[in-house]
Amino acid sequence: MQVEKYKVSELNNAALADHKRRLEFVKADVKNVEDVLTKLQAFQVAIPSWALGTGGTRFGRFSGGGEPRSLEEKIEDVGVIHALNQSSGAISLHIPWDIPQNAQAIKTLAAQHGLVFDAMNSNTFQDQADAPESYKFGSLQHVDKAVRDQAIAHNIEVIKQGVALGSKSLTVWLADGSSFPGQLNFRGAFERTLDSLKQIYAALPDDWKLYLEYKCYEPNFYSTTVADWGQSLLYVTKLGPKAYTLVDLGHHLPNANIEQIVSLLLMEGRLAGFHFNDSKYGDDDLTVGCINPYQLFLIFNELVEGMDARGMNHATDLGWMIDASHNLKDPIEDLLQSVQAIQLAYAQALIVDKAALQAAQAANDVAKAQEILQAAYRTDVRALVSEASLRAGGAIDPIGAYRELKVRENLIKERGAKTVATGL
Ligand code: LRH
Ligand code: MN
Repeated sequence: MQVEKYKVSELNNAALADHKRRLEFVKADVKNVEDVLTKLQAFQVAIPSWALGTGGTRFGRFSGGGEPRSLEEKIEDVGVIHALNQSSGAISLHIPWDIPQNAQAIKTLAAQHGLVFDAMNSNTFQDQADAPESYKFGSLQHVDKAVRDQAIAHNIEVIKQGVALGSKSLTVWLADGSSFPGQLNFRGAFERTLDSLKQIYAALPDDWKLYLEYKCYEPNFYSTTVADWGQSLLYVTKLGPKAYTLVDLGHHLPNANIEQIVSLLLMEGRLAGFHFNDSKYGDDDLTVGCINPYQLFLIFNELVEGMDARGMNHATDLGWMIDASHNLKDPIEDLLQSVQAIQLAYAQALIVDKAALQAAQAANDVAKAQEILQAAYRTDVRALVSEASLRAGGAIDPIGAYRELKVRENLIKERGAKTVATGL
């Protein structure tokens, strides 16, 4: 299904007067409006190819219908998202869930939807039917060299597929670890994993990056071999300058101060970027900003401060990706909400009065510092995000437009109600 530009314009015309009123209202409070709008327009969030269908849990899966049956249809669905918000101009593939049969054709199709390929994701957490070795007891950490070699070869193959698509980075997330005390020698697991990662790192093209994603638990429930930011930073520091630590918001122990982790990884020049989602308990992979939007704002506040301190380009110098799974919501609607939540947090961080905050911090004026931060967080910047979308040819209200245009109904007509997408 293609979203016609004229239909988006029609919807925008109907919403324009109300939008202009809201925009004028927020402009009164925001000194750097044009800078914020320029940065919002440049800011693109990559959509995960594995989150365009209905996920499930071990207790059940409830399909929503019209799910993409192929990589081509997944690219179409990301094209719909990007046509509506003009802020999702990239797709992140997971191999082997989305192996491109003809890379050039896939690249051309993506370009027709205004999409490029962000980080490639390898998968050594599931056994493939025809694979000689099993990852039951891990992959890059495995005590058997044959298993490690199979996992290394897979990652190198994923890099090759990414090069053909124009991607510039590989994300490695390892389920490796142990579920019982005594099962694993931690030092041995670290050394074998590091040696394996070195062989993958050596296969990276010069202009590529390796993103090492950490996670505190699941599917192993006693130890994880890349469990937290400290362990990931240890690996990437030992690997070399093309290796970075990727922060998935759902991969932390309860009450972890993620914004502080982000600040320090950025300070070290080792922050890869993000898998954005939200969670209340574990790796729940919920809609971004649906549980803890203030934490998301605080993370972007550290990002803007830290990136400006290093003279980084906000739009291109870090990996901005969503990693979510949808059990109850329409996947496309959920992703539209997630991108919007990220844009709102970014816009709020851009309007923080940084000079006043630094002065308050220098004066240990704790209450004043909080007032400055929350003044930005409590500013309704939705009209700025809408204006950025409008100026880029998108919808003032992408989620409203998605419903008005009956996209899901059309997809169900086109694809059927029982189709199942590959992925989580
Ligand atoms: C692991 C993870 C990782 C992906 C997978 C789909 O929990 O966050 O990023 O490979 O989800
Ligand atoms: Mn992730």
